[in-house]
Amino acid sequence: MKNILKRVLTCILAIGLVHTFPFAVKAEETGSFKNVALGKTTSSTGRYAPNFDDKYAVDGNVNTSWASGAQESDNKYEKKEGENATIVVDLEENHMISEIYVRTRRDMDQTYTRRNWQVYVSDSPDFKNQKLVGEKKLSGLFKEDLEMKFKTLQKMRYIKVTCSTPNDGMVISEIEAYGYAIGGEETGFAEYSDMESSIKYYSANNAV
Ligand SMILES: [Ca+2]
Repeated sequence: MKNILKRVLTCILAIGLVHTFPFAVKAEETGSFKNVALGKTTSSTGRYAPNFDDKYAVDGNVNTSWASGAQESDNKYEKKEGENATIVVDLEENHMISEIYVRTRRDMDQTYTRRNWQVYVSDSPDFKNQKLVGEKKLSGLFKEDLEMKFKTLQKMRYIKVTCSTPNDGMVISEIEAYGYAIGGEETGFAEYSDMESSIKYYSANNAV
């Protein structure tokens, strides 16, 4: 009988809590923003093979990847000598972004494909006006990702992930950006002034 009474009281208390704090949490904190990079336009310095095309970095599947370099017969997509491997995601209009994730390869533990990454954002495809928002210097652990969380929402349209060491290969399974579209002109936004102070830089802490 005591147990039943206890359960009833627990239920009443639980219902009370739900009613007291139903929607107090802000959208940013609930992670309710959508991944706006999903299925967007991508470009890159080259792909290793057709099944490692840059489109696989935004297909929502961590088991598929973009890989730089080239193994294709016509070398059409081959990265030039000394060129830094790079992939760009065009969000196709301006967005307010709260978080960006750049995910490493999941199917193979290749340390040399997940180091010296730098992430820039811009309002124009030429990245004339760009800001560094995060970097991953060390390879770190297998399946460890680069995560950037902004203290305030940041305006951007283009996201670029590049390898700071020329001739190093990159494999990225997924680039995710959480936020919402605000539309507007392609250029005209240069409001990154608070980014350095509001951003958290993540670097893998296990040297390989
Ligand atoms: Ca993928």
